[in-house]
Amino acid sequence: MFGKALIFVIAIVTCAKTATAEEVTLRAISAFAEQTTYSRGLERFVERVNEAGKGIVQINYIGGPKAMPPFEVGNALKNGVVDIANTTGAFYTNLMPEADAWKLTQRPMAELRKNGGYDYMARLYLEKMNAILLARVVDDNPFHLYLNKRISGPDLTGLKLRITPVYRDFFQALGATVVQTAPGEVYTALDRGVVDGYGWPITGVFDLGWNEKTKYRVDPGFYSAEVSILINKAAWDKLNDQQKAVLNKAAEQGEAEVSEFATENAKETERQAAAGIATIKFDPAVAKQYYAKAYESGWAGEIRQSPEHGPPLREFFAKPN
Ligand code: 173
Repeated sequence: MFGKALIFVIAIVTCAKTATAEEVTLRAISAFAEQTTYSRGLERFVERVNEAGKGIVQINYIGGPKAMPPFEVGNALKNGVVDIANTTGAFYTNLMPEADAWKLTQRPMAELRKNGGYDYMARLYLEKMNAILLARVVDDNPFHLYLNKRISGPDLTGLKLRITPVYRDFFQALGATVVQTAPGEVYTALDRGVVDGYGWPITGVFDLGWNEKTKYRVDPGFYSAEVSILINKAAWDKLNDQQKAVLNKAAEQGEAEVSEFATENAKETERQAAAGIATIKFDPAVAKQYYAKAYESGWAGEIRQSPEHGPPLREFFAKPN
């Protein structure tokens, strides 16, 4: 009687052991603050993986910039300090200048995954980042210039603007002086009058309270914001097919969800107006020039930083006009 019970207990313990031995836990970090617009894609991804991957693969979400400075995230991923990263190309141009070219895509990821553009970038991710881009979870989400001083045309001479590499070439081409900061420093920079404005997408202005310190948004928007979920190559190679399938499925779902940005963009535009952020609109002809200059200066910057890969990327990413 006793013997049978003992065997039963041993059997349970052994089973539990094999189950946990198979389950892998990956560490994930975000370059954006937890529970804000640009961490949402990763947070949904983590929920999905942890639900579907019970006993198979789990993600331990360490957090955002409180855990690691945003511009360090690319390096941490490359070196395997973390396994999964949620970040944008502009934040790791020191390692891979080409990553910032995602902002210039004028075709959906579904098309780039077929036309060779994704594959071209995938080779660079392997070489330069020791990583795989699992999903682009932000797209169809334009950037804007936000200001506290009125302008009557696209001349930014005399203005000091907060930037990341996303906006550098464009804002400088329009005459601005620029200063790079992480998102977490924008509020203080505005509050102290260190900057007259900043670049940021149409969504997320309210996340860190910048609406309180923002008078104007300049239209039109330009480019397409990119935030992606990356995985370290060595961490990926250690996974079995079942574990990879859980991650791939969650990645596919996440990339498909970028379609939600159309509604989000419209909602946030209204919310900004309701919060008293006035719109500065240029005449149609001037707006057209402004928009064209964004792409012209953006591509010129990419090609200057990567003379080898910039031109082929432009072929894959840009829409012929
Ligand atoms: O302005 C930024 O910090 C930036 O480059 C960015 C990129 C993608 C999404 C949000 C912000």
